[in-house]
Amino acid sequence: MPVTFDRARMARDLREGLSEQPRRIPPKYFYDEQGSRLFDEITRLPEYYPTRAERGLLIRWSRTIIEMAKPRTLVELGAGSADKTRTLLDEMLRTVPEGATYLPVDVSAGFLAQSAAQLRDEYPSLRVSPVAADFSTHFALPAHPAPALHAFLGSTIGNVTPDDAVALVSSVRERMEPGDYFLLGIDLRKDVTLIEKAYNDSRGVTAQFNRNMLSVINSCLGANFNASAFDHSAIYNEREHRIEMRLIARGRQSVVIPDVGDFTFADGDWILTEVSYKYDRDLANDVLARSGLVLREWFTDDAGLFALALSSR
Ligand code: AVJ
Repeated sequence: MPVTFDRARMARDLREGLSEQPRRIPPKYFYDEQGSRLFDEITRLPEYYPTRAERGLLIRWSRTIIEMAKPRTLVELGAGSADKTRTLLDEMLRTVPEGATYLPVDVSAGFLAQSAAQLRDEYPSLRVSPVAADFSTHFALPAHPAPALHAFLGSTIGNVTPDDAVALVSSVRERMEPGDYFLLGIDLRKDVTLIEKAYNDSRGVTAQFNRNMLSVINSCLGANFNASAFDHSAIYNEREHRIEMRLIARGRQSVVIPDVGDFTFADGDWILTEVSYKYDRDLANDVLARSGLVLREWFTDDAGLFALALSSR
C-alpha cells in the first residue's frame, strides 16, 4: 500500500525538528511502505520481545477483558493490520449475539480499506467502519453501539513523553461514554541489556529501519541524505526510562533538503529519531489518572515484560 506523506507537513516538521537541540525527526516518518515492512520484520525478530509478549497476554486475557467490558464495539487506534486484534474480535463475536462493530482508526486510508475488506471477509457478521484519522488529534467517532472497548496496543504510547501521553489518553477519554473501557498495551521497565538488545538486533533490521527514515525524506522532499553514512544507535536512558534511537553521522555530511534548508553534520553529530518510554504500573496509573481514567485491571506476564492496562471512567 503506497504511503503518501503530506509534503508541506513533513517540511514543517523537519524545519522545526532540525533547528532544535538535539536535532530530531518525528518517528512517524519511519513508516513508508518499506519502513512498515521493516517494522513487521522487527516484530518477528528473536530479540524484539514486545510483540510476542503482548500477543501472549491477549491470548491469555481476551476472554476476561471482554467479560469485564462487554463491548458491542471495538475501537482500535492505529489499527495497522489488526493482527493481534483478532484475538479480541474472536472473543467479542462469541459473546455478543447481536453482532459486533469494529471501528479501526488509522491515518492511512488505503491501508484501512484493505484491512477492512479482509476482516469483512473473515468475519461476515462483523460490521466494520474504518475511520481515517490521526489518533493524536481530536476527531469524532461515527455513531456505534454501546458500550465500546477502545484499544491502543503495541506500546505506541511509548513514542511520546508521559505528559504527551496524558494529552493523547485524555482525547481518548473524551470519546468514551460511561460504561466504555480503554485497553492500553505498554512495554515495561526491565533489565537494560534485554531492552537494548530489542533495539540492536543481530541482523541489523532495526538499523535498516532507522536509516530508512532518511530515504523517506529523500524521496518525499528530494533531499540528498546519504543514509549509509549514518550509524544506528539505540541506548537506554535510565533516568528517563526510555530507549533513544539516533542516527549518527560517520564523517562530515552536507545535506540539502528542499523547502527545509541546508544542514551540515560533523563527524559524530546525530539526529534523535525515536524515543520509546518504558512504563511501570505506577507511571501507567498516573498517566491514566491524569487523563481522567481509573485503572481497573493490570495484566502482565510472569517475566514482567509487557502489560495490558484496562481502565474506565
Ligand atoms: C512501534 C513504537 C512500539 O518503540 O518498540 C521498534 C517502534 N522502533 N524498534 C517501539 C520500534 C524500533 C516500536 N513502537
